[in-house]
Amino acid sequence: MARDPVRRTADLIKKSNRPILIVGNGARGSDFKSLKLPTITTRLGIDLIESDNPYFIGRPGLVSDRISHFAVQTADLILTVGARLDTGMVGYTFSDWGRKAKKIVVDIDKEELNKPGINIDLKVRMDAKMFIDKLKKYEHNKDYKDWLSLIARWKKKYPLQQTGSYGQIKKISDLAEKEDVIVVDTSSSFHVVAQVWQIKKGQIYITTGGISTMGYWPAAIGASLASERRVICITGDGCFQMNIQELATVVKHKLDIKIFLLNNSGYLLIRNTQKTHCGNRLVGEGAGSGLGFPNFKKVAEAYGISYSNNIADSLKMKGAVLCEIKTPYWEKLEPRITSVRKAGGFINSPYEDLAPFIGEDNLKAALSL
Ligand SMILES: Cc1ncc(C[n+]2csc(CCOP(=O)(O)OP(=O)(O)O)c2C)c(N)n1
Repeated sequence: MARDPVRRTADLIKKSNRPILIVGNGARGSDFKSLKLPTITTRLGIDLIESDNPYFIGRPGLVSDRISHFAVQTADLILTVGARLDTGMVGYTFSDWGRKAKKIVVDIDKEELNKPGINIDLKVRMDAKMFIDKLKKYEHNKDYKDWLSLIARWKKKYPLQQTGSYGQIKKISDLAEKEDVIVVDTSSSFHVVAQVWQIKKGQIYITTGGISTMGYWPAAIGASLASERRVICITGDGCFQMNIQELATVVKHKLDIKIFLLNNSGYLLIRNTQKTHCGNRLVGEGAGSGLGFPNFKKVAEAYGISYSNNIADSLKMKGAVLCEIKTPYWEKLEPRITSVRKAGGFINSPYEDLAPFIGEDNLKAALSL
């Protein structure tokens, strides 16, 4: 086998029938699309590829789309470029991640390549752009038709849920323009928007990444000032409260920011964890367990920002708008990697087996090629 890691990668791509390219924020600015490989993006790389690109597979994560997990577990080659393969991406049983695949990881940071985690067959310490530029000179002449059509069949068989916050985010995504910048806070917004959002070519997507800090939404202010484009900001009632004072900045600078506030009367993610893992003992998740929230319409009036409950109207209104959208008090964010109670403890379910479980037979049927 060739010693040059780029050449070795090219050889492995040539031999592969079910390759996956994973791109993260580190691959930004590289010409990875010219490799024509079925592609997965990380949470910080969501806008790297438009959703209607025929090579786009999906966005795996703790809350996910099921299809990209199937793809990872059936791929014969996974090439990761500029992505740190965090727990959200590889799950809790990471030694089993991509179990049938040769795994190549390209990263400029040697510590990232050597950290504990997945089993890597080939580590390449190189600048992502340089790596891709070298790699694209080796043509593979394959269209991966069978592999892509299998992925398309999975997508058809296992669509995302359409109701609750999923339906509302889909409405915003459908109405968004290709010039919009999308800024997404943490919690349900972080997960549901990542699951549902259809990236149109040209859109910029900014979210809170690994730290997942509540109150990230004022990043919309920086995004608006820097881009001078319309900003669609999606946040939750809890996250919004963390930096509510920044409404004054939005108003003062007359910024074109449409803030969509998903109001599920408290902390949905905390509520769900308390239900599934703490015997339904609810503490500090909503009005009934000690959490207080203001009237957001009155908050909007106090700051002098337009207020609406209608997504389409808000997007048509001039300037800054606070659009409050009611979403269910109880809502499951799924499909998700989960743990199941067994022998007095919790056992992580395999990476491909997401809740709601589809059953062994369906799983076998989906994954046996
Ligand atoms: C600064 C900060 N404090 C606490 C948390 C832990 N946490 C994660 S999600 C969440 C609730 C967020 O509530 P909300 O914005 O209403 O979103 P929802 O869960 O209802 O979708 C909390 C408390 C955090 N991520 N960041």
